[in-house]
Formats: sequence, structure tokens, C-alpha cells
Amino acid sequence: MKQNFDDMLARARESIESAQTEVTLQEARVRFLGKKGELTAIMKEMGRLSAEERPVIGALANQVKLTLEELFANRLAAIKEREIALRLEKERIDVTLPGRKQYRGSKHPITLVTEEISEIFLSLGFGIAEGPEVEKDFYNFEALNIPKDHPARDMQDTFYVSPEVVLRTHTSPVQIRTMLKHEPPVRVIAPGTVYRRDSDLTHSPMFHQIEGFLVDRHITFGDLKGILTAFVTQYFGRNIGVRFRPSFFPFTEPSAEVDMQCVICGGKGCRVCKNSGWLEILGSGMIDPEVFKSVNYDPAIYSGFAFGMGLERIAMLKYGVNDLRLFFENDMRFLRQF
Ligand code: 2NM
Repeated sequence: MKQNFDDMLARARESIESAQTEVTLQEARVRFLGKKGELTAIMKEMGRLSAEERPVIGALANQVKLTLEELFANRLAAIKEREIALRLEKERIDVTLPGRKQYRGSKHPITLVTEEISEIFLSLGFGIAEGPEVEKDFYNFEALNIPKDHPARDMQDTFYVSPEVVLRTHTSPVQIRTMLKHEPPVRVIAPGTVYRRDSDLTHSPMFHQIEGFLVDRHITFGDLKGILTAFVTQYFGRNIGVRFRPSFFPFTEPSAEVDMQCVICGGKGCRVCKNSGWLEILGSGMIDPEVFKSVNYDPAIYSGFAFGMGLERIAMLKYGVNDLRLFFENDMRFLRQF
């Protein structure tokens, strides 16, 4: 039997040493030390031994078992150690690599311009009003003295949702809603998104406006000039020239366009101001009595002025952006600069 033990031990050693993984090692363990393994099989033969031989062989069997267990434990430790070493090698991390740059979010230039302009009008005592972008014909056109046959009604300019419902073409309907809700004195600006059927290099079908108005007793064109001059100089700089040029809008009479000295060339003349030295930045005028009639304000008691500006154009001038489309593409390389 001693020969049996020695043979088995030799085979077991070989299996253990050749096992490369925990799984094959475990298989070897079952084969030699398992309930139905080789050691058990040899022990079963012990019944046939004499009384003198039995304790000697029993002790030998125990010795063999301990030896096997030690061999398995050592081999298991070696396999695990090698696996860890392999993993460390494979998953090596270079902690000296520089980190990836994280960009902090920033505001869209149109948002910046909206906030900056709103801030100035807030400081002049104006409130801020908002209204729906899908608007009734009455608020967008009729109440603003834009009759059914006016060119601005043309399908080319307006997105119609139904014959009586449009995407607002300006934020003026917000002013109408405000006047219908509040008696004078009232002064409010309305920033927001507006829609026109126009799409080329300098026109987007969706763009942004701020319009504003002020109504009280005894408001004159002088008040309009004072407020709008204060706004332009606060926003573009104390020494910038401002001029008022006669114009026409259906909802104001008289009407004026507001120009400022070209911020690009300082008034000398350049491509941006088409060599005039001036840039048009605001439309304005004294609110037409016809508009007051639609909101039940008495034009014999009240007068007021209103104005409007396109924010994309102002953002282009303020930040030196030369392509309108950049505002709508959401290219991070552009937006990160603000
Ligand atoms: C402009 C130019 C001139 C305007 C008029 C009104 C209202 F509702 F009070 F009549 N809101 N906005 C107005 C006047 C808008 O934008 C170029």
C-alpha cells in the first residue's frame, strides 16, 4: 500500500504543478482528495489489512492527505498571485496622464443680450411681460392697426396655424394683452421668440425680439427720445452717437427708426454700416390712437411710445458675430466663447 500512496502522490504532484488555473486545480483536488477520489479509494482497502499494519498505514494515509492539502494550498496561492500580477500588468493605469478638460456651461449669446437689455430697462422702471408664441390674429395684427389687406399679412411673412391663429410675428401682441389687463400708467418690455416665413443668410424663420412700451398722461416724443437714447448709450457706450430718422409702422404715428454710430468703424464707414457710418438698431414711435381704441385706452387722456429691436442683430454688433446662422446651430466651439 505504501507503493500505492507513493504512486498517487507522484501523480498528484504532477497534476498540481501543471494546473494553470483555479478551475483545473480544483478538478485535480476532486480527483485526489474528493469523496470519490483516489485517496478515499486507497483508504477503503485498509479493511483488508492486519491489526499491526492498520495504524502504520493509517498514519501514512494522514501524512499523505496533509501533504496533498499543503501542495494544493501552495499551488492555489501561486496561481492567484500570478493572476493578480497578470491583471496589474494588463490594466496598468498611467496616473501621470493629464486629465480631460471639463468645460463649464455658458449662456447662449442671445440669452446674454436678452438679460443685459432687460437689466437696463428694469433700471429705468420697466416691468417684464411674456405671452404665447401661438397667437390669435386679433392680438398679433388686428389690435395693432394691421388690417386684413396689409402687406405684413401676406402668407409669405406669417406662419398660419389656422385662418385666425398665427405664430406671432413680433412680441407686440404681449403689449396688447398687457394694455387690456392694466390701466395706465404702464411701462413694460416683452422679450421673446418670434416667427416669420423668411430664411436666408440674414433671416431665420425663428428669431428673438425685445419690444417695449410706456403709456401715461402727457407722454411725448421727447420721452421716447430720452428713454431710447439712454438705452443705446448705456448698452453700447456713453459717447456713441444716436439719431432718429422718420419711418412708418402701422401701430405708431409718428414713427422713427433709431440709428447709432457704427461700432465697427466708429462712423467712418465700413462694410457693416454700408459706408453710411450708422447702424439701424431700433424701430419706435408714438402709439397710434387706433391701437389705444382696441385696448379701450382713451387717446384724449393717454399717450405713449413703443419700440422694438431684433436681438440677433444686436448680438452680432455687440459680439462681432458675422454669420446669423451661428446663433441657431449650437456648435459648442461657438457657444463656449460666451
Ligand atoms: C416696433 C417699432 C415700433 C410696438 C408698438 C407696440 C404697441 F403694442 F404698443 F403698439 N408694441 N411694439 C413697436 C413700435 C414695435 O418694432 C420694430
